[in-house]
Amino acid sequence: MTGKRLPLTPVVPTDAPPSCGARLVHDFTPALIDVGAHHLCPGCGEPIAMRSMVEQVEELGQVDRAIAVFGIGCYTAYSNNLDIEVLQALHGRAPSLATGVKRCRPDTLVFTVQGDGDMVNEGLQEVVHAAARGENITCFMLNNGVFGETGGHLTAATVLGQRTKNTLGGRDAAAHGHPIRLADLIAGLDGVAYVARAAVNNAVNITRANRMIKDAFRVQRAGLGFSFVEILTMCPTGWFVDTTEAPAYLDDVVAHTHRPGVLKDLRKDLRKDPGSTRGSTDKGLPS
Ligand SMILES: Cc1ncc(C[n+]2csc(CCOP(=O)(O)OP(=O)(O)O)c2C)c(N)n1
Ligand code: SF4
Ligand SMILES: [Mg+2]
Repeated sequence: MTGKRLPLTPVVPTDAPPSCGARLVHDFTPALIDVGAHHLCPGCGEPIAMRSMVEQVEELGQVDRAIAVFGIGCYTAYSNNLDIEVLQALHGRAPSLATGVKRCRPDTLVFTVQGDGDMVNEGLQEVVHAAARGENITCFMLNNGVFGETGGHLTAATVLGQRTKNTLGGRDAAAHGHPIRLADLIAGLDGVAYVARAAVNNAVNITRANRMIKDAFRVQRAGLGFSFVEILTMCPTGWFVDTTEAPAYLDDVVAHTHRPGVLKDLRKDLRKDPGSTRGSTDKGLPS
């Protein structure tokens, strides 16, 4: 664009007290979140991740087939807010419950919503075995590197140097061990069709996260096997950082260890080797 730049006038002036009370200008709540209000902290990344998931369900036309299985964590607040079927699992056990649902109702789109504490600490064997069995379900892990709901102490995914409530000097390998990079571990298992790691700390990363979540669902709909998306989310409360600094903290501290990207996509292998018998491709290979 050429010519003079327009002066940047804030929509709401911030240099003086407001002249009237707050009012709703437009409701951007996705159709599948039927109660938009929540009590998660300002700046939390989990509502953004939840929004991405339900938007992909809707865009793929899977609303009537979708069944979400929730683990336990701050995100569990959303189990009451969604306009799709929801089941509540015991801490860490969502992949087993999802396995049962999918085997009984193969026509459904089944996905778990779990945190790093829920999935990597409390229920690591559940997700590893579901992946190795090649269960045709999708598991989502919201990784904020802390047990957010119970106060912000370290999890098995917390990165070295990260400060948490019980590692105030930062996670130290000698004292606390090394972080488990779950997406990398899962990608190494046979039976797994799709693995990606996303982040929701800026608009570009949210767009990529949307694509990864959609691809994971497409892989499930094509019957190709286990799909997994880890989503890095901000937890300013557990990280002891200012709300506005949390997106940069995710880039500077968390994403160096948990690197975003697609780690495995069986659809590419099948395109190279169309004769492969892996997966039920009778619905066609998804794009
Ligand atoms: C069997 C069992 N152990 C412990 C708890 C307590 N608990 C509830 S939420 C939670 C932390 C979950 O952390 P995470 O899955 O990372 O979710 P976040 O709160 O960070 O979103 C724990 C330990 C529980 N509810 N059940
Ligand atoms: S404690 Fe962390 S994960 Fe939980 S609602 Fe607050 S910011 Fe989100
Ligand atoms: Mg967590």
